[in-house]
Amino acid sequence: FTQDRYQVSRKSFAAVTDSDVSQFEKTIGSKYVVTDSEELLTHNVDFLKAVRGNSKVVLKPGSTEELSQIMKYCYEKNLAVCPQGGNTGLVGGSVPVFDEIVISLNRMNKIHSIDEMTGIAVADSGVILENLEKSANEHGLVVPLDLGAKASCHIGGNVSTNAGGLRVIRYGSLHGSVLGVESVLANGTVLDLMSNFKKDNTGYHLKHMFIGSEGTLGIISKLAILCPPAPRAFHVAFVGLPSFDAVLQTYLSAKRQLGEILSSCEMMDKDALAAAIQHFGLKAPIDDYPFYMLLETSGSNADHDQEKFNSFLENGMEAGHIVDGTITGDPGKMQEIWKLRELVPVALIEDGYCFKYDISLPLRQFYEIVPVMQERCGSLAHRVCGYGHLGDSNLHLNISCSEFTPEIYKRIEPYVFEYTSKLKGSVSAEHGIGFLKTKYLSYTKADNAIDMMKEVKNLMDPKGILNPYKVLPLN
Ligand code: FAD
Ligand code: 2HG
Ligand code: ZN
Repeated sequence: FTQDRYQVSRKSFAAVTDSDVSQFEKTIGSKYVVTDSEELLTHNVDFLKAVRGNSKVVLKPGSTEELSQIMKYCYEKNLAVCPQGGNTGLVGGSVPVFDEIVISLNRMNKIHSIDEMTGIAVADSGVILENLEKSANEHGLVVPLDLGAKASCHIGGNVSTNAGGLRVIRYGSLHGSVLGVESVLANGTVLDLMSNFKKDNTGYHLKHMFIGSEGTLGIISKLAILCPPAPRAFHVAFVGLPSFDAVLQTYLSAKRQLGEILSSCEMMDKDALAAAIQHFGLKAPIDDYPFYMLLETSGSNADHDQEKFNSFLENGMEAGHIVDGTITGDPGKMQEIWKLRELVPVALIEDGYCFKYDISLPLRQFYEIVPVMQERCGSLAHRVCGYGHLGDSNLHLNISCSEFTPEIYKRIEPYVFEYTSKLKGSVSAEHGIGFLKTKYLSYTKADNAIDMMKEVKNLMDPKGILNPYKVLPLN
């Protein structure tokens, strides 16, 4: 657990009293005010087990109205809160740092409407992504977002972190897909920014303040998201490549030859794949190569798509960029291939301890940092590997070892961030800043931009009760 490493002091918020708990019980019902220590623990510890808070109470409101009443009360009493979705975030933003009240959105899980004609889905923030996807599918649509944590993460958590994932190359970021949000502000005010339209240029685009602000400016209670039509045909290819240069060439060809049907363009190196295979007993569909790519197409005509995909692969093989590969349109086989990629982040945690970096780097220098870090970490690391959303210039650099030691930590940080900053990259491509990265925000954001972020925070949450110690630098 990392709080010590961050040397953070508790701010002067009030501590929860018995009378506060009674008030919460009156507002939302005692069943939904959790004080049982075992259940509290699951809300106090994050997915990576890197941050552990000490909250004494978890509140589970069932409606916007209840959420608003809770916030109004907390604001008056100066009680700090930590909004929590599926608690799958990877930067320690979803758990309290000290004794902040956890506000779990679990019960706010209603899908209000999905309109086949317009593609608009309106849902409460606590709807699990996979459930929204299933409902969208029933209406001939897909959610324009997919990620490995889909079985647990909430759509509201996704919007609050501006999650990227596996379909950004096709559908763009949530800033484009989210049409509107309803948010409960620090003082309990309900801000209605819902909209049914892509086009709405009536002044400041306030909804964007809530997309990616990680629960520091308001709590998203409801949202409207534009879902594209479900493609009729999917194909997935898993290919082996001899060098990173071949990976880049293959990316370029995929954009040129598969353009409109390309829906994922992921890469991983041999050590990343080896982790998934070792820990989950998976079987690689092809022999060993230094690099692998997973490409997915989705379109409206299976025959056309397959023909295109086949000729793209043949061209890649003729050019010597692709050495080996397999392609399938069979749903079961596609799922098996996707597992090879989606289980990598979890597999690396199974190594013991895993340092995770989620960085944007210029495409040409995308992979250079991996060998550099292999050299720097030497035998202190078990695996230093790179994988991620190549099509979005988003590298996941993961360094695993048997356990955390200050020695390896010092070899890695702040070096990784300095390196990223020199290349004008981003120290957080898609996971956010949360608690773990506040120290590194300045490696990507200019001082005056951070000052403006602080001003926005002060304006919207003058007492600083919404997810304190997160996103903005601590000092
Ligand atoms: P939480 O983890 O509960 O919260 C995340 C942040 O949002 C916290 O700061 C929290 O306070 C805030 N928050 C949550 N709900 C609300 C709300 N309703 N209103 C205001 N604030 C709120 N991320 C990617 O971008 N791309 C990936 O490909 C990806 N893959 C992943 C794979 C795995 C296996 C795992 C474990 C995580 C992955 N993630 C990925 C991390 C990703 O950020 C989250 O999974 C997801 O977006 C967080 O949703 P959540 O509901 O779990 O939110
Ligand atoms: C992914 O793309 C996630 O698999 C997780 O963003 C990345 O754990 C990681 O480093
Ligand atoms: Zn990712």
